[in-house]
Amino acid sequence: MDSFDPGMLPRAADPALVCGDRVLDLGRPRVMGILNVTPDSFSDGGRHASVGAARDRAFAMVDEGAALIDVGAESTRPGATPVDPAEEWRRLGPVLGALRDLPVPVSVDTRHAPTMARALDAGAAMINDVAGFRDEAAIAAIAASRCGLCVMHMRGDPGTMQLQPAYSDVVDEVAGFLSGRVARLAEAGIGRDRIVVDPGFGFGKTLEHNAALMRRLDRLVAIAPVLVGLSRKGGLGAITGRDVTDRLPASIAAALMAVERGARIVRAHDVAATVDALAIWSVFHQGPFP
Ligand code: HH2
Repeated sequence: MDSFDPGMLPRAADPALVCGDRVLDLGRPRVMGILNVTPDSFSDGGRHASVGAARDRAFAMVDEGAALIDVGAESTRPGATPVDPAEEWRRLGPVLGALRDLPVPVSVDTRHAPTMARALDAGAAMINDVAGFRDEAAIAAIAASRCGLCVMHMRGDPGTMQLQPAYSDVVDEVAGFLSGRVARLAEAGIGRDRIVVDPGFGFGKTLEHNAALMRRLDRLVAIAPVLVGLSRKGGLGAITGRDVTDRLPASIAAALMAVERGARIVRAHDVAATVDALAIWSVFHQGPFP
């Protein structure tokens, strides 16, 4: 079989994301590879504890086709113990130093303003804030840079978010929150070309809430390009009965449904498989055809 060059896919007039001095073309869906440098993440905690292991994993994900790498040093799984910014930086700083020559933008998954500022100084090109830049200090930390931003919705905080989450209308509430944050960021002088939004699957949401958000992802796509994170999550385990180590088919199915509904970036642990799935979707959906 002839090999397929994803670079051949159509581009013009499609959305893009400014990430520091790079521009990420979102004309076709992209994969953000997950690199957790934590002892306690729900699916890969402790696996990339040394700087060398973290660097190897990041480069391997780029080889597998990741367009961005998202580095996190605080688990935000339900019930996780919060990590203070000093400890977070102790885990993150050396890893960011070792990723300076990574050929794709490095995103840092943090909700702490001091960590955002230090990460940008250390070469991060994007900040992924699961708290959606609710903290004015977070906005101040990123305003002067040209980094990309992922604005995510989370109800409450990781410690308590899964204790009986309730909404009158989850889609209205999440869309209202995200458009409010995008408006606040615009007011602070941050261009829309730097922003993606994320419904925050599993962050203070029941399975029913997650399903409602997936069905109405078009509401969020109207606000900004959408990033989704469903990889290996508990909701997929609840549906399939599979353990966290055995959720790849479920993760791929969820990723495909999200891109079918307009998502442009998929945050994933299993990069090679997700890139293949999105390549099939892209060609069948939009060409190129001989
Ligand atoms: N999910 C997790 C962490 N960060 N960021 C965004 N934008 N969207 C998500 O859905 C999202 C996220 C949780 O997954 P993971 O990083 O694998 O686990 P942990 O928080 O336990 O480190």
